[in-house]
Amino acid sequence: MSTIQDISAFLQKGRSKNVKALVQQALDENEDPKVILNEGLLAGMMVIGEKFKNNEVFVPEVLVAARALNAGLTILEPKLVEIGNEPVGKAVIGTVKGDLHDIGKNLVAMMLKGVGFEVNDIGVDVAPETFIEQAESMGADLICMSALLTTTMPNMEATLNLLKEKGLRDKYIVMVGGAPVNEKFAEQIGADYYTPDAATCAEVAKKAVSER
Ligand code: B1M
Repeated sequence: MSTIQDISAFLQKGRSKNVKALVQQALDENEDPKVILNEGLLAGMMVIGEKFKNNEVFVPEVLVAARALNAGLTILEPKLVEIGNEPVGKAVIGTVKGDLHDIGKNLVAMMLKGVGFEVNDIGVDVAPETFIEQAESMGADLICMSALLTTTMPNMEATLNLLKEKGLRDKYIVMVGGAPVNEKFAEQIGADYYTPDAATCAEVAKKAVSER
């Protein structure tokens, strides 16, 4: 197997140390950083995303793979910046105000990174104003909101209303998700997309940004 294939394989096993060492090795072998990213790290994460969607792997496997992806990125990022690798888009993501659940949100953030987005994860208990301030300051394409409590779902609508009030609604693609959220609710509050899981969110996000 080539170093690039090894990166993908070790990432899928969640072996951060190996991934880090292999990314360094690939750079030392003068491999193109974009190839290391796309055919090594992101290809590995896509496999995990697909398996997660099909219930072939579960949350712990995804989290360790995501950790390995991040480990590889710490080595690769300076090189990507040097050569000016453009992200496919920029996304702000957080769990809405009043809600402290972050496991699903973290998975979505990882999958978005996995398909090439620059992601600003602004954490949990995020107020509508903060979503908007952060989206404005990073020049985001996407605002992604997660909610796990029926009591905090209305805070998604509050963010959309504030966007409208500020005349910024059309500037962003707004995506919502989380266990109690569904298509009907997303439609009711005027979000652009509801997706049921992290891998689908990343796929839909990439398509939505490319079609803009
Ligand atoms: Co909480 N909790 N919890 N909890 N908790 C739930 C959500 C609950 C369903 C449990 C239950 O009663 N059966 C219930 C909510 C009931 C409701 O509102 N209908 C509940 C409750 C009531 C509470 C507290 C109020 C309990 C209390 O204190 N009395 C409290 C609230 C605290 C707060 O937020 N203010 C609370 C606290 C906690 C813990 C801190 C203990 C812990 C959170 C730890 C953490 O996140 N760091 C916790 C946990 C772990 C859960 C359960 C057990 C698991 C949630 C989880 O991480 N799932 C949960 C029960 C359950 O869901 N079975 C429960 C795994 C995760 C991968 O799935 O987040 O759904 P999920 O993400 C999925 C999709 O939804 C989607 O992608 C992921 C998969 O790919 N997705 C998106 C998520 N965000 C997306 C965004 C997108 C697209 C897809 O687009 C932007």
